[in-house]
Amino acid sequence: MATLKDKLHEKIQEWRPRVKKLNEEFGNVEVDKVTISKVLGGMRGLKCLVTDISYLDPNEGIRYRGYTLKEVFALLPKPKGSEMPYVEGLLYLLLTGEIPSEKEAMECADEFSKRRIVPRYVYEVIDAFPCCSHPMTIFSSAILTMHRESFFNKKYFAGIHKEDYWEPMFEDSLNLIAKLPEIATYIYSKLYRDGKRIQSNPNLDFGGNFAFMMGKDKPYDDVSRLHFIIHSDHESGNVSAHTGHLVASSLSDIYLSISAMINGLAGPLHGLANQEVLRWLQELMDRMGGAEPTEDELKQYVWETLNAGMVIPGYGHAVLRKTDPRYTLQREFSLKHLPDDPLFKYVDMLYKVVPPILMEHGKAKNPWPNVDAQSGVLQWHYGVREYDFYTVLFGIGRAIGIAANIIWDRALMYPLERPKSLTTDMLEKIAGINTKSKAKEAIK
Ligand code: HAX
Repeated sequence: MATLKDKLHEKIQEWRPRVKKLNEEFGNVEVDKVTISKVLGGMRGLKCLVTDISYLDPNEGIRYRGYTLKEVFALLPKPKGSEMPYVEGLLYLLLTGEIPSEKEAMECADEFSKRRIVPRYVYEVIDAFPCCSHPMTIFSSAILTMHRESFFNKKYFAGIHKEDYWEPMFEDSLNLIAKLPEIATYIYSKLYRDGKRIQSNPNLDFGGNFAFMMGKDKPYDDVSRLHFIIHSDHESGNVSAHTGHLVASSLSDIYLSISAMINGLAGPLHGLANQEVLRWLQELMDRMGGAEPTEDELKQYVWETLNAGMVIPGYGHAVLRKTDPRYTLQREFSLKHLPDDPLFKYVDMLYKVVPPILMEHGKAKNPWPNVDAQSGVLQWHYGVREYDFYTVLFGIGRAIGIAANIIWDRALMYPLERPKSLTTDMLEKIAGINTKSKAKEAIK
């Protein structure tokens, strides 16, 4: 793929001396302080990672390559008659930092089209899964199975210069991303449509083809483009992005890395929250017997959840301190296309009710909704009601951003990740607490 790869190569040449200079001349400059609460608190907010693909501001939300989401949606080229841009254009932007022309986005679409055929054995692995397996488990395993296809591995074991690692990583990434919609829709048809599968249409773009394989008419193609684009990246520290980066840092190939990131995404505090929102709302709907709850009934339900020691899914965030712009974009789409949808009305009522309750509850640092509070509404409205599939959709989008990060990790030759751990005794000593370790006593 001459154009994108050449452009990427050019950017890599520009970037390498910058990283080299920082490392060699400014390596001892302090970036952040490591306090005990950061060590014990999941490294929350600790500035110890680097990525140029995206940056998350607590108040403004995510920027991809310096562009806000609104700018990304306004600037990226769109298929004719569509509200939402090509997902292929997003990949171009994440990799190069430049807004592609329509032609450049289409070249990416051609590459995906050429690489989309999934090996037969992947389908056999999916078919062999026992019933009731979660679609994220199947998705992760299907990706893992393709480890044997890795071009990077072949090159590595044949002997390749470190500076060239990024090239086979790029090829593997495109090969994998192109196949994800095929794999995901196969899992969907197998789990929920008695295996009745719609073959892909190679003339359609990434989002359009996904909608086609899901058997959905317009505007589900735009829903898919919107979904994949907003879920693609959220800087490096979130569980899925960090997992992908960490695994790839040992020079594991893209299949091992993306499968691992999918496993991180499958946790309820992260990507699975979109499924949890629907499950939680469904419980309320069942309780209401289909009737719309009053505001007081909704408040009572929220308090019951909190008083039972559970979280309100789709609310709160480790970094954001305002309503997630990814939530807002989906809300705006819903207001335009499905203002009377009963589920949207529920979710919109929650937007009014939950933040003041979380503030009164006094624990969550961010009482506002995140991306997962809205994404299920769109899927539900367009007939994808099997909500345990929603995180797979998230995973397709997220794979694009993480692959872009991993290609750049290789390009800038970032090393194996290896922070240092301490014992509780050591932390107590640092804190000046005088205690005798039971563990030490036991050893004596
Ligand atoms: N409901 C109830 N309590 C919440 C809460 C919520 N939505 N959000 C945070 N809290 C609680 C935390 O559980 C924590 O309680 P403890 O002190 O008892 O441990 C306290 O408030 C402080 O947490 P925080 O500092 O505000 O938030 P964290 O950085 O620890 O966690 C989470 C961020 C996203 C995990 C958290 O807000 C949460 O659990 N939200 C609900 C699940 C969810 O929507 N996850 C998806 C987040 C977006 C994402 O990654 N998508 O993939």
